[in-house]
Amino acid sequence: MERTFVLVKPDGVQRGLIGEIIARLEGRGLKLVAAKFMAVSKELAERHYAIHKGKSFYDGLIRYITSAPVMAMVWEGPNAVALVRQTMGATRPHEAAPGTIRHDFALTVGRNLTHASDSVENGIKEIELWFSPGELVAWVRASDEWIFEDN
Ligand code: IDP
Ligand code: MG
Repeated sequence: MERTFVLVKPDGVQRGLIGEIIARLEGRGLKLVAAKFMAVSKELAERHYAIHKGKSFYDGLIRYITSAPVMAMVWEGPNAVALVRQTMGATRPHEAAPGTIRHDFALTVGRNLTHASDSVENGIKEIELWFSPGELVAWVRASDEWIFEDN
């Protein structure tokens, strides 16, 4: 089953939106397999956002993501990567579709509340970066067959 890595960033934590964001992913039918509330070191932030190194917003992005705790999570489901990106909405909140988290709760790209993996491969890498294997919980959800089935 496909997995994706999700962060409620410091602005989401400070604004009391952890529950709202989890509720949207849970409500959609995705299954939580790992979660931890944590401070982010500069080193972890730099590894997570290595792809953006050198861009104009990079230094501010590292300051932002290390400025307060985050809620780091792994969610699972068919097409989890695309589903979660869709629920988060476009990176720039003024381009995010109504009903998405970034549309409904954010105004600027610099405070856009969440991170979600943008591909299955990056999801695997990010999960490995943020979680140890023992922190991922394999479990059977009673409702799985009512949500995950295709037929
Ligand atoms: P994503 O979070 O939707 O995948 P990315 O392009 O990967 O978007 O950018 C990572 C994060 O960097 C964004 O979520 C946002 O917080 C920040 N960011 C991206 N572009 C800008 C910008 O132009 N100004 C300020 N921050 C930016
Ligand atoms: Mg990205």
